Amino acid sequence: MRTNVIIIGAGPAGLMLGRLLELAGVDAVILERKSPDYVLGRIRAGVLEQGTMDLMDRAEAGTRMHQEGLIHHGIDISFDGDRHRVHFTNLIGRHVMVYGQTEVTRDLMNARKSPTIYEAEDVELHDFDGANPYVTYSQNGVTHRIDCDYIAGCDGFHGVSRQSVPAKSLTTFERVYPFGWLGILVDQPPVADELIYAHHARGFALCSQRSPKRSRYYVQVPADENAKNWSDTRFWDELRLRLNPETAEALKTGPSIEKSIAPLRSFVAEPLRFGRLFLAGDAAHIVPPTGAKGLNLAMSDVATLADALIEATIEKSAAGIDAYSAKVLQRIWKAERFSWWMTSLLHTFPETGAFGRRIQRAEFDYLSGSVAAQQSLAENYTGLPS
Ligand code: RFL
Ligand code: PHB
Repeated sequence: MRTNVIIIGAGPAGLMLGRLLELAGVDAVILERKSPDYVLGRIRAGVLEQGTMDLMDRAEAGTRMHQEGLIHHGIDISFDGDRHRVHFTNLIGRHVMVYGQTEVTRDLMNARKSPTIYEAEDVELHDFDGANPYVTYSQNGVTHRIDCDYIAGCDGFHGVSRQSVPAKSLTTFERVYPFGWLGILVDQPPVADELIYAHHARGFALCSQRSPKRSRYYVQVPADENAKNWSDTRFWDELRLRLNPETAEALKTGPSIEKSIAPLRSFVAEPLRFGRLFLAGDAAHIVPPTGAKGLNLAMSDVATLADALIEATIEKSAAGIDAYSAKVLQRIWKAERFSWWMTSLLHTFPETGAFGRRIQRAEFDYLSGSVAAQQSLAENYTGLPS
C-alpha cells in the first residue's frame, strides 16, 4: 500500500491534520494504537481558542460546536477568596468557547472519509531520513507495510514518533512540577457561568464545565497522589475549602462520573522536522493545563503542517515544510511561557515558602489593578496569532 502522508495517532492533532489533507486532495492514512471508544473515553481539554474554532469550520466539522459550544467572555481569578473577573471581550474584543476535546474528536472522526486504522500495534517508522520512508504495524498478528512521502508524528507525549528520532538529533527542554491535578466530572450545573481559577494556601482549584448540566472540577494534589485515596466527599470538601465562601455555598455536588489525576509538565523538543518526519501536538510539546493551551497548540501546529504538506504534495514546493519547525516553535514557546506563568501564579510551591506566596499575592494584586496586565492575560488566554 502507498499513500502521500502517514499520520501516527488519531487524537485531535492527527484527526485534524487528516481532515485538512483530505479536503485538499492529499491522501493520508491514520494509524492509531487504541480503539475509537478508548480514544473517545479520554476526558481532557475543555477550552477552544478562536483559531481552533476557525479550524473546525475549515475542516467542515464545526456545526455541532457552534450549536452546543458555550461562548465565554472571560475568566475569574480568585486569590485566597478574593475574586477578580478578567473580561476578555471588554479588554481585547475576543472570547473563547467551552466545548470538550471529546466532542472535537468525535466531530472530526465523523467528518473523516479516508481510512483510519485503529488498534494498530507495534507501529515502527523507517527511512524517514531518506527519500522513501515507510511505516510498519501489526494487526491480529499480521505485519503490514505502508509506503509514503511524509510521516506526521501526532501520537502524543508517549508516542513512538519522537522516540524514533536519534537522541543526538533532538534537544529537549523540560520542567516537571511537584504536583498534579485531580479532576472529576459530574452531572450537575456549573457553580458559575464561566471558569474560576483559584489560588489558595491549600493549593490550586479550578471550576470548569462541559455544558449547562455537566461540570468539571480540579484540585492540585501532590505528584505521587493516588485518585483511589479520594472519595467524592473528600474531593468536594477540599474544593469548597479552596473557594470563596459564596462560591463554596453555591457548589452543586453529586457522584463523580470520572476521576483521575493528570501530572503537570512543561516540555519542548527541538527541532520538529527530521527529513520526512514532522512532529506535532503533544508529541512535540507539553504544557501544564493551567493556560488551557495544549489542544489549541496542537491544532495550530497541524494547521501550519497541513498547509506545508499540501504545498509540498500538490505544488511540489518545499518552502512550507522547510519553514515548519522554526515557525511553530515561536508560537509554542510563547504558549509555554504563558502556561508556566499561569501555573506559577496559581499553585502552591512548597519550596518557595512564605516569600513565594507574598510574590504571588503581589502578582494577583497587580493583575487586578492593571488593565495592561489583564489585556496581556486576555491576549494569551484567547490565543496569540499563528
Ligand atoms: P493525544 O490527544 O495524546 O493523541 C495522541 C494519539 O496517538 C495515539 N498513539 C499512538 N498511535 C499509534 N502508535 C503509537 N505508538 C501511539 N502512541 C500513541 C494515542 O492513543 C492517541 O490517540 O495528542 P494530540 O492529538 O497532540 O492532542 C493534544 C491534546 O490531547 C492535549 O494537549 C490536551 O488535552 C491538553 N489539555 C488541554 N488543552 C487545551 O487546549 N485546553 C484545555 O482546557 C486542556 N485541559 C489538557 C487539559 C490535558 C489534560 N490531561 C489529561 C493531560 C486537561 C487535562 C486534565
Ligand atoms: C477543563 O475544562 O478540563 C479545563 C479548562 C481549563 C483549563 C484546563 C482544563 O485551563
